Amino acid sequence: MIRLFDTHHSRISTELEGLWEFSPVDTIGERPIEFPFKLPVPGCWESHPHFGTYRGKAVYRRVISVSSQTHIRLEFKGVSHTAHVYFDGEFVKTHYNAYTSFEVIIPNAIAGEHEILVYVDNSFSEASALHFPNDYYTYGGLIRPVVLEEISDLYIENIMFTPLRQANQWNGRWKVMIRNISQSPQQVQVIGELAGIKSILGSCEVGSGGQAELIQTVSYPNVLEWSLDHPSLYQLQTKLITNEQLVDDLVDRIGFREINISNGQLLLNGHKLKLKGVNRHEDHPMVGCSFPLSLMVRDLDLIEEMGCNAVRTSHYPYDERFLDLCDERGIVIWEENHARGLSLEQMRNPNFAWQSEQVTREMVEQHFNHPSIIVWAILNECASNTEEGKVHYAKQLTIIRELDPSRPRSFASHHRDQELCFDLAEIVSFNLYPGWYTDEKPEELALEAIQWANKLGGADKPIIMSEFGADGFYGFRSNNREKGSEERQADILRNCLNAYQASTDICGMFIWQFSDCRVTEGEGWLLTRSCTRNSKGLVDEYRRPKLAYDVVSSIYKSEDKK
Ligand code: ADA
Repeated sequence: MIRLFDTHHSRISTELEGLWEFSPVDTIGERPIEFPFKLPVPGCWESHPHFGTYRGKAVYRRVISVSSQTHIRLEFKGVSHTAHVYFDGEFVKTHYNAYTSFEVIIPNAIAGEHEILVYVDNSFSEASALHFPNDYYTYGGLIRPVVLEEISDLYIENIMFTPLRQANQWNGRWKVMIRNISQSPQQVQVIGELAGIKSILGSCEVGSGGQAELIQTVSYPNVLEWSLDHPSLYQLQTKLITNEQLVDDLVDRIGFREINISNGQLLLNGHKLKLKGVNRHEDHPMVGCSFPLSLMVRDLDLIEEMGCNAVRTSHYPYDERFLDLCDERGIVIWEENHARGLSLEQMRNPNFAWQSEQVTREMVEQHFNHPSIIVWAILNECASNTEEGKVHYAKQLTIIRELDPSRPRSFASHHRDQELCFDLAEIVSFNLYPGWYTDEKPEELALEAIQWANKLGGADKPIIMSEFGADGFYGFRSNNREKGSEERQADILRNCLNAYQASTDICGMFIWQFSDCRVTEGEGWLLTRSCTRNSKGLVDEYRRPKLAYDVVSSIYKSEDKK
């Protein structure tokens, strides 16, 4: 399943789900003598007993066939972490980063069979500035769905829809990106259908091998708003018409909602919103990071059962199907680019800037239409306490602002009173672990954090406690309530939640974290992760609830969902 709805009614689109031939390789591009394995796609190679800890290179093979000559579009929703795609033996595209999708266009593929080879590399080196030994696991494989499509000379590359509430009337700003893969310029008319209203968004010429962008605002009276309690969704369809023929279409889903900031509070459609959230890694011992819909649903059921109304996609862009589920359930999302804890030294990697800016751009462009996403964020706990680091924060936050002026921006900082970047974002966010990494009292630390925000460029901005929590080893019960026991984890979370819920200056919180997760086996501080796992989950890795789960549930449910 690609999305929770069909994204095309006319474009021929097929998911290449199933078993692909597979072989480890030593070098990218080398053709193995044989493909001794068949691995499920989407999937992680770590789910196969031979590759549970494999870190290196491998190749997936799939043969497709097309009934007549056509242009082919392949979309890879996620390859971890670097993909090198070959079509009929020719290299066609590479892509870095596991958590955003990319497309491959093959013009004029002849009728018959064709071979797809995808070389995948999940090794760590200077070539990878964002995937490195860390407090989560970088898996290997075609971790998210692969789509095969047959497209015309002209096709819709993307549609970005911004709902605008003006004088109590909803409008919608369409931005349609069209690409022409033929060798001659083409005229095209663009139709937009939404909420029973069919609009001619405009006509334009698209140069040969080029692209065109069409922007149009349309009024939508009498639509229902998207809110946490009533998450009303609408399908929008974009059509391309050439010579009175339908040549392409693209369907997406949107919600009419507006997220604003006023007097240090978050407002959803003008109503104050307090985020009762949880951080979540896409990680599970049975599937690694390659979640089937059923396990996404199970996680969200447990998250909603806890009384949460928000999820932070720590620390990378999510699988779109999870975002679709949140759109449907009225769960709001803080989505962030891919980064966890880069030092200034790591940000000096020559690959950092382009890799980090690329995933930022891809995140916003690809997930733009999800009404559940209310905050775009970047660079969790990176070097925002340095002038050199601030240059990157400013660049990436500007990229987001230019792509999407409709959503507030943030980043999670652990630099306390050394933070230099609060002036760059609309929301100030703190990762603090009172009771676990420090013996501070959460109510006192919260007051200090508010002072840091006021002093360091965050005055009058909403404040979010983006991380707090404690390890609790599932099954370690103790009347001594020592650190690591489920009792102590529950105590620490109770104290934090009571302190943060009581503060009128704190507009939201995200507990670290929903479930225990696998981490990279490494040296230094990573050795503190017993069982090579981060055990701060409210449930363990098999989603078995710890004592803290019920404590959080009783507190989060004590207030209504808003
Ligand atoms: C940091 C980091 C998280 C996790 C957490 C912890 O705040 O952002 O990814 O590593 O610490 O468990 O210590």
